Amino acid sequence: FTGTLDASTLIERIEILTRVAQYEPFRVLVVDDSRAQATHTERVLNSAGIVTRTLTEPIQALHELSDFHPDLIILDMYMPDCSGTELAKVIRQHDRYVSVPIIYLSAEDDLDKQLDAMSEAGDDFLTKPIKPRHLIATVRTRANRARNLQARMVRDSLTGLYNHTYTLQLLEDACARSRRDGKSLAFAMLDIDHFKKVNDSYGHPMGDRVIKSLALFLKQRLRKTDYIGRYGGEEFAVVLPDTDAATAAKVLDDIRRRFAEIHYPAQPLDLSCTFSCGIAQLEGGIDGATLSKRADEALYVAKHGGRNRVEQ
Ligand code: GH3
Ligand code: MG
Ligand code: MG
Ligand code: MG
Repeated sequence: FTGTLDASTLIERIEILTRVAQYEPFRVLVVDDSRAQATHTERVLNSAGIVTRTLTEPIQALHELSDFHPDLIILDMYMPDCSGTELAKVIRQHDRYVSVPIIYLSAEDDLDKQLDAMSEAGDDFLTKPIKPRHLIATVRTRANRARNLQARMVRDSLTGLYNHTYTLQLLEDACARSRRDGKSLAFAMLDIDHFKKVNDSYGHPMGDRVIKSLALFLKQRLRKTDYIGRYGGEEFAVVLPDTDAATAAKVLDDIRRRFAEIHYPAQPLDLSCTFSCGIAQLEGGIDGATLSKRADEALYVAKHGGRNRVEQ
């Protein structure tokens, strides 16, 4: 962006971005001890533009789940080390995967056995051989619904950003990854200045517009690999992987400066807003909670230092 921005343009763009985000291809994890079967399933799904990862060793499934983040899981029933049902039960024990649909795909055609498998864990049972159209339609329908639900669970409805709980989960994951890879990680907390006055003088709907436009501004100016959350009412949090505090401060300070230039049309005077920001970086063995506490302390310093500034 250059120059002065009007808020309605920003809000229009939020809606476009939200729509585009839905066109990410579905991701399916296939677990089948028969390489030939797995490859066949993969080929069918790929032909429909569905991204798959196949495993012939059920033991690897949990690790792959956290890495691959599938929208849906397809399990074979009979495998040497661990049956599909056993694996489904293990997966379901994890909070994070409670809403990922699990479908059995097996030659087992005994209805009692199929129903037993589903009652243990799992959402559906498909019998091999299955028509490609049937498999694709089932996967698409279930993955689509699961994705919609998941998106609602982890996102804030006003801005489409991640909600408080999920932001902290992403931060914890990012900390673990950065520590493992020996990379830096920064965490930023932002709070709009004197926001009560915005609501009091311009009304709550205008306050909401400001919140939405800051959300969009962050989405547009940060990297795709950064996680942006709405931490609270007019508070935001950003996880910046592979970034140190000094670099994050530069990026956020640039955003701060440009955000302050936005004019929201209003009577009798246009409105403009600023935010304060605190930044901390991953050090030693600290966890996500400590990192966010440090960022919060830096934010406190920014507020008491006069607001409209970034501190680390
Ligand atoms: P400071 O510079 O110290 O941050 O001042 P402030 O007025 O921003 O401080 P405070 O955090 O006390 O006030 C935040 C206000 O944000 C209070 C609340 O009414 C308002 N708010 C919280 N959530 C929303 C929301 O979703 N929409 C709108 N319009 N206002 C909200
Ligand atoms: Mg098998
Ligand atoms: Mg606040
Ligand atoms: Mg505030």
